Amino acid sequence: MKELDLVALQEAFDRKLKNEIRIEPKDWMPDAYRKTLIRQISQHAHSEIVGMLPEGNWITRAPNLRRKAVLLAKVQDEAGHGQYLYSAMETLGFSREQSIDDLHSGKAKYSSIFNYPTLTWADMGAVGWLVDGAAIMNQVPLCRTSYGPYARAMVRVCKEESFHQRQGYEIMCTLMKGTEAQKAMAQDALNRFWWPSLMMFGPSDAESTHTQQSIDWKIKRHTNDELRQMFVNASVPQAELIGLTIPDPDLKWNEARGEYDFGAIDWEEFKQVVSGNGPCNAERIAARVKAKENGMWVREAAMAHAEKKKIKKAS
Ligand code: FAQ
Repeated sequence: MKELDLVALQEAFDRKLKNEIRIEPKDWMPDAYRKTLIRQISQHAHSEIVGMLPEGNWITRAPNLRRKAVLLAKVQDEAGHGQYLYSAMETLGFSREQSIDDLHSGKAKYSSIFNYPTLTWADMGAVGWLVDGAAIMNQVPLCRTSYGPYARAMVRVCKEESFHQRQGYEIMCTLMKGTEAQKAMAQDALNRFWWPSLMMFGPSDAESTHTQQSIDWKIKRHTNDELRQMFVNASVPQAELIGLTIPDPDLKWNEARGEYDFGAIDWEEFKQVVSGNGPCNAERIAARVKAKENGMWVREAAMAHAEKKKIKKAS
């Protein structure tokens, strides 16, 4: 391509961003913008799919039929989110198969939060309340992200995440109205999930490699630290309302800032989990690889059926 054409294309792209016009799959876009989106959307899709495992672990052990039906619906929603996101990623010219292979080989990341075990029923409350709560805080602004297919996928995802957050909080509310043992179980789940939930927002702004460029491209609308602070501000009153204690001795309301100050995050733990050494990393990837192998016959049968139909149509 001539240099002059490239300059014009870049100018048209910049103009769209400036005027809040979405970038669509057939539009010209800088290669680095495309690569950033493929990285973020595929990581997001993998997170939804791997994220089914910690809760899937409790479907057969839900305490009653209503809880089981709700949890089952929630986990199925996460599968749907993964599908929309893989489809959005494919519009950027990257194949779903390659992306899944990258997850299985350890080349692609997924959210750190899903490498923690779900030990008790209260963890279903903590995951819905905090993990989906953090996901909403991060994803509502993504409904305004600059890439059209990603932004549109986020609209439905956020509506569903909203229901997920409420069902989790409702589990916590119910436990906190229960016996001393149930209250202790809810508090223990909060103790284990609080700090990993704060880590979901990614490294601090000072350490984040991609934030500034992603904000310039209007992929991200807020920094990691801004979203983390918004999450803390929203979650603390919810905990207090039902008698839960946030496991952070440094947490206090800062009158001057009009926000909560909170303690230091253990970034060494985050690094370990992201680099594959979390409590459940090996188990999670092994489960996904096994699912691919177990589903192979279905994909082969579907391909054979499509081939047969094509031959029949041609004859
Ligand atoms: N875990 O420079 P930044 C859900 C990586 S969905 C693992 O700040 P960026 C629903 C990052 O990739 C949850 N890795 O990066 C659900 C980068 O590595 P790279 C997922 C992390 O992209 C609920 C490096 O660190 N949500 O929960 C994490 O600008 C319940 C430097 O970081 C999304 O994916 C992490 N937590 O900002 C499902 C939302 N944080 O690629 C089931 C979309 C950072 O250079 C049950 N994604 N890294 O090797 C985003 O908004 C962004 O990608 C961030 C990271 C904010 C996650």
